[in-house]
Amino acid sequence: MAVQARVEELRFPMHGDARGQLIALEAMSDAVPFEVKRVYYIFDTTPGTIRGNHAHKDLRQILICISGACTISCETPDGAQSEHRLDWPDRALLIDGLVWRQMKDFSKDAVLLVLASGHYSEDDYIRDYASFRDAARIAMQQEVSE
Ligand code: T46
Repeated sequence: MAVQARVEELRFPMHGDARGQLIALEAMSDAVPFEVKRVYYIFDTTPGTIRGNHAHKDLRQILICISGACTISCETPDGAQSEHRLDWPDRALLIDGLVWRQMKDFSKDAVLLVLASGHYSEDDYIRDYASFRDAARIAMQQEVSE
């Protein structure tokens, strides 16, 4: 089994005209490469707060800051770290699988919309960083031995 972990910045096409902008997202398309089973959004965030601090075992998600701005920090199983500022509704981040993530630096008006490939399941979360590193090490070793 390959390590299922991917972080990719996406840019959605906008249908703009004199009236303003419109973005349309369809499941199982280039924009959203999975069936969307759940949608949730984070808003009214307390200033200075850091959310996330977990990884998922299998879940695929697309994060879009449809109002305001926030920053997403990611760490993949190989230890690579990245930061992604989402500050316009056409920018998004695909996070697939075993990726440790934090959401931070929310602007007061931030609304972070998330499209998810699965229903909510606490069993899919790894909420402890040491456990994430253990799972990452095992996944990396499996990849090398295949
Ligand atoms: C993720 C990042 C980007 C539910 O009951 N249903 C849901 O679908 C979700 C997402 C959460 N909850 C409950 C579970 C907790 O009692 O809402 C509470 C807050 O969830 P959590 O602390 O996990 O929220 P964040 O902002 O740290 O993380 C969320 C998602 O949980 C997570 O999957 O990748 O946003």
